[in-house]
Amino acid sequence: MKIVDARVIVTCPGRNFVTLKVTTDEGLTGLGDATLNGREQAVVGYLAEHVAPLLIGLDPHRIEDTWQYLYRGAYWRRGPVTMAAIAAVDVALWDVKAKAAGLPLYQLLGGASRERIRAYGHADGRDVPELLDAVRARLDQGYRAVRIQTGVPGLKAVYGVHDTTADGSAVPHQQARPLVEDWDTDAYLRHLPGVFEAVRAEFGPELPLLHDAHHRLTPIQAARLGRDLEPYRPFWLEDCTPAENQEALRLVRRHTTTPLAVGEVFNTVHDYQTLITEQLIDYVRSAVTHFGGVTPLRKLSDFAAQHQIKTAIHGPEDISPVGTAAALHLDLAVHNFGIQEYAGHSPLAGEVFPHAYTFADGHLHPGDAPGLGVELDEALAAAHPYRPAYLPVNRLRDGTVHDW
Ligand code: CS2
Ligand code: MG
Repeated sequence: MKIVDARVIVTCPGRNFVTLKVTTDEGLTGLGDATLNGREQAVVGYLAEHVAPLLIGLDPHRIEDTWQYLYRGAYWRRGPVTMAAIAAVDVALWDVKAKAAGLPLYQLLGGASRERIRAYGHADGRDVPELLDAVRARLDQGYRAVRIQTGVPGLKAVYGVHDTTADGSAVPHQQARPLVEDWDTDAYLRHLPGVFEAVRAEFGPELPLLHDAHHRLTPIQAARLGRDLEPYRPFWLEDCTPAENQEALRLVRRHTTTPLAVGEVFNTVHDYQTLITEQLIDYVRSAVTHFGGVTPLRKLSDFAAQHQIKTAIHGPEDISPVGTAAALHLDLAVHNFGIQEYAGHSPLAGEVFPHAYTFADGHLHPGDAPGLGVELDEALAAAHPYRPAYLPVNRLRDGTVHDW
């Protein structure tokens, strides 16, 4: 079998998605997600100019070799743009291989290790009453684990919630320049334990509650927060401090037993080396789309499993249905599955990307369609062209740019 076509398709069914479509001489097609939120066009250029032409004539069954060819052969390694592009190729080739075998992808990854995949949803609120309503809404949808994020008194932005401001005005997702959000770590550290106390008082001690600090704390501040949240037994504290400085997590780990989740911005196993070998984290968060594909993420999962660390693949709305499906096939197969983030997508995105995966009763399943179980309606995709959109930029009260 040979690859005869490789095209990059950009569409914006409510938000931008970048998809690679590979076609073989036997008429099989494969899809891969290459969406890098706010930097989509950089990946489009990398894929269309430097990768897609190299795929023509290759054997799509040679997934590992193609991955190594694109990773090592490029000379310039790692980084979110490169690894998103390689991920799209990797996933598209797994899609083709599984379709050729007439099997859902998870069957090529060792088969099912569980019947269904536990999900967590997002509950956001400008204040505690709004947050409690949002948690209730997720529970009504069937979720059995919830990430909780709120505004912070005195700050305009509802941090971590890209489309809401403290006064309730909707933030246009598409804008020509990043919006500027405000931040005050001390106010946040004073505020958050009370938020957990209120949610626990309302929903009891058992509901798994997750929280994302979005890299905003120093190590000692992260240690402080981890310890202050212990009475409320969080399921995890995510991205508590910028973890490029992997050693910083040693300090956090010394002070708190709150489980730590890290890695959605990581794109190779090297980003995790110390964190995993020194048991500094409890969950690895990389997405298939940002970690170079199914091939390396399976390897990372196995490395993490040696240290009793579980997977928790990143699954916000900016991972496309293609990337979501790839995650679910891995979630079903790996032994050390932890939990799957699932923010869901717009109904229009579901029309652009018809898919076999399902969400019900707080759990997901990839379905048993051959391949990934996702297709792309190219005509509908073309009807919703790319629109510039950025993640907000975060500044302290004195104007200093701060971690996101
Ligand atoms: C967040 C993301 O879901 C999460 O854990 O960190 O929403 C993140 O802010 C976006 O995916 C960035 O594109
Ligand atoms: Mg996160």
